[in-house]
Amino acid sequence: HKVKEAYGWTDYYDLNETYGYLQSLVEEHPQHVALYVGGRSYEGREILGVKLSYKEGNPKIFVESGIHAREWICPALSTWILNQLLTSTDSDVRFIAENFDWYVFPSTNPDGYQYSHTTDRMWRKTRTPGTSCDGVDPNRNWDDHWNEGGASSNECSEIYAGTGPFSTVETASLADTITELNPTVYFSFHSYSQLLMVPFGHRYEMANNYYKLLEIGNIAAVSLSKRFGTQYVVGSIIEAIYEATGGSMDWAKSKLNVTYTFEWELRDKGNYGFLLPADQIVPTSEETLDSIITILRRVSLA
Ligand code: ING
Ligand code: ZN
Repeated sequence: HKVKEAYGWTDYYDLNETYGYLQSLVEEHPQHVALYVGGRSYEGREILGVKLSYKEGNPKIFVESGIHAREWICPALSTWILNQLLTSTDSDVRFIAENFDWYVFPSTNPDGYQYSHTTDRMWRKTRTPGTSCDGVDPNRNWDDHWNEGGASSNECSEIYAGTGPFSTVETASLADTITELNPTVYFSFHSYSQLLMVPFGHRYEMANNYYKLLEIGNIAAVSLSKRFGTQYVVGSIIEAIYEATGGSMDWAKSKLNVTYTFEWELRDKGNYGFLLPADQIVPTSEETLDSIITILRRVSLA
């Protein structure tokens, strides 16, 4: 049993350690970072994030990460990116750090994430209690084409949509925060499959700026591949992966009309799957940041 060092990116960390790291960022960079409560969970935890800002009036980026509990690479990547935004001297990283206001939520399903550390490593859903099975899929519970396909009414399903749109407090409270912030950019992180996706998941219907998003996504996937050769497939959710309704990004696009909406399915393609070894946290994060820089360079040109 190896002893973990202070928070870093050669190991995975649990919820309290992750939240402790966010707190430490505020202490070290009080002029640029503030804690931001994005919502709450069924078991009463905060959905804790940070606002990172270098100046007033920047366009806002909302980063929704770790909505599925077992996708541990997502919170790790999110804190790695925060550290880069605050400490890197690379001109591209400085550009995206200082010309956008970042609202970053590493673990948007805190009860599930904690449960995946203590009890069931393969837990996906929230911990909202049911009658025969617990948990709602927090990426099927948003108020957009709710439960119309690629989702389930069976409580025991991994893609259980809940009892109605926003029936679980995690998605309802997050949606309120996103609505209030009204971001220009929405990033969602999942694993695994190596896909970069744009709306929609509900049918073969295109977002109003589908071709623009696809064009940006394609050049971002090229940027991502340059560092280590990692190959991503780019497309809408329904084209690239499968039909799914009630997802967060589709809601952000169709209900809030967020202009730039992207969702990553990070490494790998199934060799390790959700159990991606911790020595892949840094390379995964590095290549993903390359794709983020490409996207945000294009956003700032528009
Ligand atoms: N994949 C996503 C899921 O929620 C997805 C795919 C993305 C569906 C966006 C709907 C909207 O099933 C994983 N790995 O969770
Ligand atoms: Zn997921």
